[in-house]
Amino acid sequence: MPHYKLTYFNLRGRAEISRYLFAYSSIEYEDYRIEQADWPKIKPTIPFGKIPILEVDGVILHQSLAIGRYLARKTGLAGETPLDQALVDAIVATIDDFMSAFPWAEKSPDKKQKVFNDLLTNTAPGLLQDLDNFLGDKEWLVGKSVTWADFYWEVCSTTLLYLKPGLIDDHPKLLALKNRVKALPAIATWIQQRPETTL
Ligand SMILES: N[C@@H](CCC(=O)N[C@@H](CS)C(=O)NCC(=O)O)C(=O)O
Repeated sequence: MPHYKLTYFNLRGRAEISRYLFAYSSIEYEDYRIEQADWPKIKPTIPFGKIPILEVDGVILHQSLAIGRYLARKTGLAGETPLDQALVDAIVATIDDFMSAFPWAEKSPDKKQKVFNDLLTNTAPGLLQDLDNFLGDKEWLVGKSVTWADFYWEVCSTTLLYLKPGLIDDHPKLLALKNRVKALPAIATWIQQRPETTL
């Protein structure tokens, strides 16, 4: 088994999907969390200057979704057939498009709040309805078993619910899916033992 080192801030953020994949697959890794204050010093030492990164026996992977897809492929969570895999990727990208629209690093609190409110009030309902329609009466988003798309939904919806409690109340099927992921024993254990952070 390669030596895995995942580097990110002490946040769930863009690293949490990989932590779920490691937890579910019982793969050991180093969950290396850097202090925000140390970041300016570390940034220039990292190819492309952004985190998360995953070191795999010293090879540095960047981009959270490339890392997630790599781990999902290794662990059988990428989708069963090529078509399922494409659907899984599409759902992950759809959720990620929305999460990436939030101006997380905006310095002006007023501007930040305005865009956050707009996204949560005006954009989120359409996305949630689309996801709800896509899920329908299925147990998992794609195929007959859990994939990293289900994990990504759980991870991102946790952040969305922190930003706007009640956001998903009108979507019991999406809430049930979230709860199914949280109830997977390895995920439940990880959620219980992970460092508590707001984001
Ligand atoms: N699309 C990239 C985004 C990476 C990114 O923007 N990371 C942020 C933290 S979530 C970062 O490194 N911020 C510090 C900086 O840009 O200096 C991914 O998914 O990994």
